[in-house]
Amino acid sequence: MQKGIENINKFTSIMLDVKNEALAQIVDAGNINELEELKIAYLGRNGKLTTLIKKIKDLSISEKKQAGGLINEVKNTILDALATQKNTLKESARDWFDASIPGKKPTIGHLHLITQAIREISSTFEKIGFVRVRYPEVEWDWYAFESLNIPRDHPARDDWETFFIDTPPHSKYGLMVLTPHTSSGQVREMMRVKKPPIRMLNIAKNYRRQSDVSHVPMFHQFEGLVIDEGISVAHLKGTLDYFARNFFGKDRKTRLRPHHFQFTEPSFEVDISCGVCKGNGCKLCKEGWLELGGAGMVHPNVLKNGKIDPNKYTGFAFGWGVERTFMMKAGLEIGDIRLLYSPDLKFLRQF
Ligand code: FA5
Repeated sequence: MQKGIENINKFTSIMLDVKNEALAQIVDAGNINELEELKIAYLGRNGKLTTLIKKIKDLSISEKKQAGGLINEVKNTILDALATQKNTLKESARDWFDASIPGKKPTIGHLHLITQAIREISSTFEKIGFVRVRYPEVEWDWYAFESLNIPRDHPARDDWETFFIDTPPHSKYGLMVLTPHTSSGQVREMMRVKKPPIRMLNIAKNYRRQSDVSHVPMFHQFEGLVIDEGISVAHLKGTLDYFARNFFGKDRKTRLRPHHFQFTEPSFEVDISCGVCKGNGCKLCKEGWLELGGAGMVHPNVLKNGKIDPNKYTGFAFGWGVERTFMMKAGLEIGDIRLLYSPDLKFLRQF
């Protein structure tokens, strides 16, 4: 601001500078507060325009008249600009905030269907006293095969079926493998508990060199192991029927067919009555039964490997695939089991 204004020309020039500066700042103001501050900076008691107006006393009478007209014009222009900018800011504020528009719901995902199945299987068995345990995903050959009575030349111990880890073998436990089944937790559980009773539920990831429409290289199994004095096939059958009724539905039952596993004797294949035809036979099941998985009475050699006396204790075990059990429950007839692990949201959102 000039100290004094010698004549009307000088006054007019300063006035126009102040006006242009004010208009530029008003147009740039981003919110109502900034506009209020600009109003005070130009038109307030010590504002730039007010201070300038006070200087017209230095002008002659005729110049004062001329200056008065200019002052009014500049003041009104600034006030108009302030009002226009205020409206513009209010308009744009309304553009992005309209309280009447319904909010956008964030997309909420859900647990993977296999995680849901694992939770349901766990809680079904926990209700009858099974305790969920976890054992290593990368396991010694001894726990996965040798301790389970599986001979060295068994096809499961071939690297066409099992993933072996490329490390030097341990003198007792042999090579390391990616767990091929949850049965590798059986002897570990016997050693952990030491003295029966045992009611184990081991649910874990398993790995096998298999990939086709009914096999995935990584899948889940749930394994039950019960050991105590006097445990018989009747307890196994009762447990399987309980699971069938509670997991699949009240009217479902199981049947045992003779089978062979190295680590159980006798061994069985477990079937469940078909939910579609109620056991009468249909396109899905053919004869009224669907295959669930393996089971049997724990082999005495396995009990010995777990440091449990086979003359005092007996036990049963069963081990089934979570993926196939889930597909049976949901009545899912998917042509390819690998779809369960694909990132296809159209499929996954259905569950
Ligand atoms: C076993 O793995 C035995 N350990 C089961 C067992 C436990 C028997 C305790 C007796 C006592 P098997 O290889 O049949 O058995 O596999 C059991 C189930 O795992 C199959 O019925 C199937 O549901 C599932 N399964 C096996 N391999 C795959 C795979 N590659 N992909 C998906 N599911 C599989």
